[in-house]
Amino acid sequence: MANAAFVSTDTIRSLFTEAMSQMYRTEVPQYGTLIELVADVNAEVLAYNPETKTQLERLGELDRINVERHGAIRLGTASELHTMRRLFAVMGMQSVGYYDLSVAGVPVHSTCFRPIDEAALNINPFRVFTSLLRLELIEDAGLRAEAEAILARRNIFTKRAVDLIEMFERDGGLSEKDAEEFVSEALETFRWHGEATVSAETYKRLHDAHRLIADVVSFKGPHINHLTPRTLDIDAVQKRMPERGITPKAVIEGPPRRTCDILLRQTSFKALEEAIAFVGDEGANVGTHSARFGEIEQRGVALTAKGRALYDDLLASVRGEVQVGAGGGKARDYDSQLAEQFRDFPDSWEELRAKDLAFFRYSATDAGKQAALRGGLKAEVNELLAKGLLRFDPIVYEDFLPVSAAGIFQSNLGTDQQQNYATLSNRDAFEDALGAKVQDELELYAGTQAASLAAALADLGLSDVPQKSVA
Ligand code: OOG
Ligand code: NI
Repeated sequence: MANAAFVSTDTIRSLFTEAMSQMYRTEVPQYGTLIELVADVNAEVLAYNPETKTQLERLGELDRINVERHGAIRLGTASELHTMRRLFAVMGMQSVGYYDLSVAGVPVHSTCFRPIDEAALNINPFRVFTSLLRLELIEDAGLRAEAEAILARRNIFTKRAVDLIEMFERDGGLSEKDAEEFVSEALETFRWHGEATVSAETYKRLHDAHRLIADVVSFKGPHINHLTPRTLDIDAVQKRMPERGITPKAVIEGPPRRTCDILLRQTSFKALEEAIAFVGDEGANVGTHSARFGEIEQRGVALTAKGRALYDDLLASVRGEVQVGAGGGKARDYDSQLAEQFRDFPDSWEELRAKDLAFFRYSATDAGKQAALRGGLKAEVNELLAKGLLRFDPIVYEDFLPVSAAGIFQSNLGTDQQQNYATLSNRDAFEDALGAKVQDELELYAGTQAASLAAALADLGLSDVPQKSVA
């Protein structure tokens, strides 16, 4: 399959990420300001914390920090999702995780398209939170049928993009020239269009059913609605955003600030109220729509199922006690409750590992490799660690969090719009539309951990370690 004339999917993903970032900078100027602020803060963190820098370097993660982004799109039909999966495959991205947001009053279900193997992640971990509208959750049957008919008329992919996807699937790759053309054709799908495909009156009815429905149904394509850089200190960026004219949402989603970062912390800001030309007889049919926003994220260690259950419990107890209002009322109470509750979550790497709460990457140390030459080591993980012959480092969480995602959706749709849908999660329907199974993120992390341990033990001249001695 690997043909020398083909460029790698990693290269195509990097080209695409760069092109998308450039496009978004011109479309949403505040995004450019945010990128500069995040780059400044990241440079400061690395300058003042040499250990952080050394660790990122050792893990091969340093180079990815400043190219790291995630984006989000919202699709309208099963066939759009199906083709989107094929499009992302050209860039080495696969569907990981199923997120049901209907429980939070957002009528979509979603997945993350991202690279899955470690080498690809370290080159460029670009991910796209991709949602599919669930029209079956619209109560009004007439409006539902109308939305379906509107969506059925649009084609969000250029003909050439589809040709190039087919060429990739048939030949197993793309040449450099075809890859460049693919990137510019694929970009068209994510571009903003100021002209709606519906009248102002239809837009209003869709909007009244749910703002998100209007956003998905009224336009020519699934405009990228944000691109999120990764920061090494989200509290510093949040604090400094107003200095650069950006007003962030009241609270940071996810876990509190800790010594050992876990999962994902995120905060967003409203970016734009855009002028829209609606379809109408006369030219003066203009209005506005807010779709696009900015966001930053900080990533920590991936949690095991046990760690995740503890995280979900602690977070639910905080959210049960303090509800942050639309205007940010109670934000301080929320932050202090969050810090208080999360005291129950161990905050040292040793404890996180010993209690099987997080995933780690094992490696043989230099001392270990020396000792291996002399021979006679025992395959006892805890003992090897204690003797400094084996070491472990956190595996980065590469996915999203449904409660946080709902918070991001809500803050950009207007926090007042809380609606509850019957909580019928429908993963099967999602996978049918996708045309593939959604991969289980926990299995991916467990696989990375197990492979790193096997390789580390092999480096120490050991193999066949019993599974129970890992934790
Ligand atoms: C996606 C919101 C979720 C995140 O980072 O959790 C998200 C959307 O608004 O379409 O991007
Ligand atoms: Ni996001």
